[in-house]
Amino acid sequence: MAQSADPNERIWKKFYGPNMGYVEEQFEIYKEDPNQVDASLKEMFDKHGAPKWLDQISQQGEQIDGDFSTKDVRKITSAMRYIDAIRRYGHLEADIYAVGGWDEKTNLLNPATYNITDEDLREIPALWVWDQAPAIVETALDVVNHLREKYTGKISFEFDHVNNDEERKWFLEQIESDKYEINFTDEEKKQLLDRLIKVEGFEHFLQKTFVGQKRFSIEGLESMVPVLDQIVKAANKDKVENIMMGMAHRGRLSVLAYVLGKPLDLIFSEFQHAPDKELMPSEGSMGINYGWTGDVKYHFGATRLVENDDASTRIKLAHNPSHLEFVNPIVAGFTRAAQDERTEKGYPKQNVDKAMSVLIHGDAAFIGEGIVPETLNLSGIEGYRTGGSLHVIANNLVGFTTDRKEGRSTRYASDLAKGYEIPIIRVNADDPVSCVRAIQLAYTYTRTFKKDCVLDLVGYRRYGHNEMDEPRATQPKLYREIDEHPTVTEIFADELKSAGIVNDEDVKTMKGNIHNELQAVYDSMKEDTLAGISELNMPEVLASSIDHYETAVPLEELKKLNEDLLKRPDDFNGFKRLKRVFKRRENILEEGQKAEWGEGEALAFASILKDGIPIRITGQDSERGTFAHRHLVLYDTETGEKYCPMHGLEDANASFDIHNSPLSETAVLGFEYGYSIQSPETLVIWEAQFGDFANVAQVMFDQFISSSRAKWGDISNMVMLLPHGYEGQGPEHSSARLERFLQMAGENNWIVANVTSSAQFFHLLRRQAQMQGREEARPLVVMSPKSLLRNERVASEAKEFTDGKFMPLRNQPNLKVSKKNAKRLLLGSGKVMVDIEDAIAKSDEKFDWLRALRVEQLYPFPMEQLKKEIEQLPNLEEIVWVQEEPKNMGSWRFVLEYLRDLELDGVAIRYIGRPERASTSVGEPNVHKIIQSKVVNDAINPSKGGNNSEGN
Ligand SMILES: Cc1ncc(C[n+]2csc(CCOP(=O)(O)OP(=O)(O)O)c2C)c(N)n1
Repeated sequence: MAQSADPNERIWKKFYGPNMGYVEEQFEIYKEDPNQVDASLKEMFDKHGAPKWLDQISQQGEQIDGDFSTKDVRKITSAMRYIDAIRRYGHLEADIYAVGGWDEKTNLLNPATYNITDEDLREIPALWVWDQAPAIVETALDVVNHLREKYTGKISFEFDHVNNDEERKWFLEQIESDKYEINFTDEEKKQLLDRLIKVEGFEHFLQKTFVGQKRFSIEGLESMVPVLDQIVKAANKDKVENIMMGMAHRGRLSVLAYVLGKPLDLIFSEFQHAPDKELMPSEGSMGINYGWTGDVKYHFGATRLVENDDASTRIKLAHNPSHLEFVNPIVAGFTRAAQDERTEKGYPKQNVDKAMSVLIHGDAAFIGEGIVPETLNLSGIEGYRTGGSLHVIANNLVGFTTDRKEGRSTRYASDLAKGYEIPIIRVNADDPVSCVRAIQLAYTYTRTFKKDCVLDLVGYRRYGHNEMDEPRATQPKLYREIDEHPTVTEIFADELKSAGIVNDEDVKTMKGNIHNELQAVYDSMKEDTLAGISELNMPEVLASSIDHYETAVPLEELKKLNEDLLKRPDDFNGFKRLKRVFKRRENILEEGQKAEWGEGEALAFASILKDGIPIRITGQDSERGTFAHRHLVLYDTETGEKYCPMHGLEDANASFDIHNSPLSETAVLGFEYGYSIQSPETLVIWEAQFGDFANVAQVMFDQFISSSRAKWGDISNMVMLLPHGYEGQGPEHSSARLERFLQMAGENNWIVANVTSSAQFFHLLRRQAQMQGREEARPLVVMSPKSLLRNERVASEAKEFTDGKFMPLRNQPNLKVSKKNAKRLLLGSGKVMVDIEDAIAKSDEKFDWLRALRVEQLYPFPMEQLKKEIEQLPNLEEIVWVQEEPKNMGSWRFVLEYLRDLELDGVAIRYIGRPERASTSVGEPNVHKIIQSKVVNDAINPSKGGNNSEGN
C-alpha cells in the first residue's frame, strides 16, 4: 500500500479510533502547558503540531468550543464503530428472505452495543464519521439511516473477508454512491414483468399438461431467469464471445426454454418420452445434439448464439449428470479452452475477456459437496484461472427434505466462498429489480478484478423437492408460509400497478399470451410422438478400427527435434545433476542406443507439436514428473526462472501447456476433460500422481469420461496417465484399479492400454493426437509405469520410432519362438511381462514350449490379432493369463470373457497371479517380493499352469 505523503497524517494515523480522545485531551493540556504532557508526546506536538483531524473537528463543528470533551470524542468513536458495523454486518439484518427468515437476532447492529443513541448521533455532523457523505446527509443519524438502507435492504453484501484494499474500496464506492444501481424505465419494468409471467406460465403449463412428471420447477426462484438475462446482456455488450454455463436440475427447463432458447416443442416431446431430433431449433438456438443412450430431460445442455450488430455471444449450458456440482470444473475447463490461443509455440496465450463461466448451484450442494471448494481453489491458479466466474446460488432454503441447520455448520450457504476471498452479494428473489441490480454488480466485479463473485439468490421452493414430493411432512412451518405467499409475479405486478405502470388488463393479456403460445405449440405437435421410437445405436464410426493412423516419424526429423529439446537459452544456468541426464539424451537416437520412457514421451510430444497439434498436460508434479523422468520445466539455478524445452523447438507449430496441478484429482481431471471437449484439436493429458489416487475422481470417470458421449454426444480424446504396477510400495502405490476402467469399457467408449516400451507409448500418444477432432476420437486410459521408467527393457531403439505403429498385441521380447512346439500361450499385460522377460533371461532353459504375447491394449481387446496368433500354434494345450494384481482385480475377469469366446477345443484357460484379495497389495516389501517372484516363476514353469476356478 502506498504510504501517505503527509508526515503529519502519517504520524498521527496510529491515534485514530479510540486513541483520538486521549490525543485530543493531551493536546488541550499541552496548549496550556507543554511540560504537563508526557515527554514523548510533547516532542511529537512540538515537531508535528496538532493532528490534522483535530483541526478538522474544530473547523467543522460550529458548536465545538473549548469545552469539547473526551466524552464527545468517545461518542464520535462509538458512532464510527456503529457505522462500520452497518457496513460489515448489515447483511445480518438485511431483508433477503421472502419466507423462512433467520430467527436468531444479532446485537451487532444495535446502537446500544456501541453505547450510542439516536440523540447522540443527531448531534454529530455527518462528515466527522463519513468523509464521503453526500450533501443530503447532515448528521451521523442520517448517515446511519442512509447506510442501513444500503446494507440492510433487499440486497446485502459480504466483502469484509476480501483482503485487497482496492476491491474493498470499490465495493464501498459502488454501494454507498449507488453507482451500481440500474435505473429501470417503466417500459423495462413492464418487460421484466412479462418475462416473469412467461416463466411462471411455462411452469404452470407443464404442471397442468404433464401431470405427475418431475420437472424441478423454478417456482420460488423465477428471478433466476432475469438474472441470467442480465448476464447475457452485459457480456454481449462487453463482446464476451462465450458464456459457459453449468447448473443442476432446479429450474433447468425454464432456463433451457427462456435463456438457451430450446424449442418448446422439443421440451414437450421429451415430457412425452419421445425426443424428436428432427425438430427445428428456434431462432438462435443451435445445439440439440445428444448421444445415443440419452438422458432425462433436466440433464441436457444446449447452446445458443446471441447476436447484435457489434458482437455475438455463444451461450453453452453443459450437459449435467445427477451428481450435483461435479459439472463445475468441466465448465471451468470449457472456459479456459475458449480463452486460450494455441496456434503458436510456447504457452498458449490466454485472453480472459473472451469467455466467462456462470455456475448455478443449489444451496445445500454448494456448501456440502467438496468439488465446490476444489473448483474454487482453481480460480486463482495460473494454469487454471479463467478470469472470474459468476456463481449464482439458487437458494431455496431446503436440500431435498434437509433443513439449513442440518445441512451446514455456517449461517449462509455461501460461507465457503469466504475462504477464497470471493465477495458475496445476497438478494431477495421476490424483488426482481434488486436481483438484476445485484447480478450486474457481481458481473462488473468479476470483469473488473478478474475474480469470482457469488450471488446468493434467496427464494424458496414452491413445491417439494420435485413436484411429486410432499414437503409439508418435513417442513410444515416453512410450507405454511410458502402456501400463503404470493408469487413473485403477483408481487411485482402489484408493485407496477401501484406505480401506474401496468393495469389489471395488461397483466391478464400477458398471462393470456403466454398460455396461448404454449398451447399452440403443444397442439401443433404430432399426436403419435410415441410411434416410431426405437433404441438408438452407437455411431458406426466408433465401431471401426483405429489401426489406420500412421505414427512413425523419419529419423532426421526426430534427431532435429531431440537436438532442439536439448538447447537452452544462452544465459541459462542449468541444474548440474540434470546436465548428466540431458547429456545422455544427446545420443538416444544413435545406432546401438535406446530412448527411455521419458525420452520417448518427449519425442512424441515434440513430433505432435511439429504436426501442429497443441498439447496441454497437467497433474500433481507433472512438470518434473513424480518420478523425475520428465523434466519439461527447468529452473535456472541463479534466477529461479522457468524454461520449458518444448518451447525451444524450432519446428513446433502449436502451443505446449504444462502445469503442476493443485492437490486435487476430481476438479483437475474435470477441468482437463472440459478443456478437451471444448478444444478437440488439443491433446489434453491428465496425469495422476499414482494411479491409486485416480479413484478420488471416480465421479469424473463414471458420470463423464466413460459415458458422456453415449448420453450427450460429447467427444473427447483426452489421455489419462495412471501410474500402475506392483513394486512393493503398499496398497496405495500399486494399483490404478485397472479392473474398474475395464468394467466400464463398452461401445468403444475409451481405450485402455498398459504398454511396455517407450516406442509403444510414443506411437500410442501420436495415434491419440491424430484422432483430434474426428468422430472416432475417444479418451485413452494408460496404466503408466513407475519402476519401468528407467528399465533398460522398456527403452526403445531409434528404428522402433521411425518404423511401425502401435501394436495392441505384441511379441514378448527376447523369447525365441517355436510356434510348432508351443504348448502354453502366456498372455499378460504391463510390468509383470517385463519381470517375466527378466526371469527368462536369467534362466538356462530354452522355453521352446512357451509362446508369450503382451496385450498392450486391453480395450478394445485385440481379438482378431489374437486369433491369428493362436491359429499358428498347432500344439497349443493351454492359454495362461498372468497378472500381478489379485485375481478379483486387474484384467483377468475381463480377459476371460474374450478367451472363452475363442471356443478353443482342448485348450485349457488358466490363471496365474495373486489370489482374490480385499486389499490391492501387501504392505511389506519383502512379502511382496516373495509373492511376485512366485507369480513370475509360475508363469514360466510348465508344471504350474494355474487354475481359473480357484486361487493359487
Ligand atoms: C452428489 C449428489 N448427492 C446426492 C444427490 C441427491 N440429491 C438430489 S437433489 C438433492 C438436494 C439438493 O439440494 P440443493 O443443493 O439445495 O438444491 P435444490 O434441489 O434444493 O434446488 C439431493 C441430495 C445428488 N443428486 N447428487
